Amino acid sequence: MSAAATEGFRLLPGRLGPAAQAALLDEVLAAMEAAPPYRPVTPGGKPMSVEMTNLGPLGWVTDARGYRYEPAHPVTGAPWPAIPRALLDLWTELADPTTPPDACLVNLYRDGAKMGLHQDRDEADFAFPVLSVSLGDTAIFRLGGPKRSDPTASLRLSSGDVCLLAGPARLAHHGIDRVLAGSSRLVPDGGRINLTLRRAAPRDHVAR
Ligand code: MD6
Ligand code: FE
Repeated sequence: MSAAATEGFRLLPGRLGPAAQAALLDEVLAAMEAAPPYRPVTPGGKPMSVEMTNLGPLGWVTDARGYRYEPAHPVTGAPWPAIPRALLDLWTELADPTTPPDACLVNLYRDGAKMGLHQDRDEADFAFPVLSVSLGDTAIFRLGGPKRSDPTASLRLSSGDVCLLAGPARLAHHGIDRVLAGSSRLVPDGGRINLTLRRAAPRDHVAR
């Protein structure tokens, strides 16, 4: 891992215990009934292997028009469901004590899904961290540096783990090489759910 990526990267293994994981999963599964996961298409026209939905005033979307944040589900047209209280509290404790997150991307990995090396850079202010919570099957996470060509390291993200990209690591490249099918029994019908909390709008923006 490059020195730049190491500083500001935090992994909190098992930050959520089994009961907290189960309670959060219940809320996320209920939200996914209202806002069903769908397969987004990259600006280049490739369907992603990961299914996505969002929680909060804004949600990250991708299609032929590019990457951006939108207030409504692209398939149903409905506003995204609320971010669960437990996630808002985690953000307050670990990411920013005063400015709430306004977006939570939900990534659903079913058989064989992965996510290529990327930076999270569609947010207005990179001073805010991105905070991720993993539920279900263990993922092989790759973490590099601010340049795509920087050296990378491989880490495991297991159910209940929380990770933060903050400070110098905020713009580190990262991705999911693969998910270890059957490594957890948490998610019904198997797989992995990753929740990434972000502040997409500027600090002074009031969601309405
Ligand atoms: C995933 N995670 O774990 C994908 N982004 O499924 C991310 O892309 C990510 O884990 C920003 C910060 C932390 C992350
Ligand atoms: Fe990311």
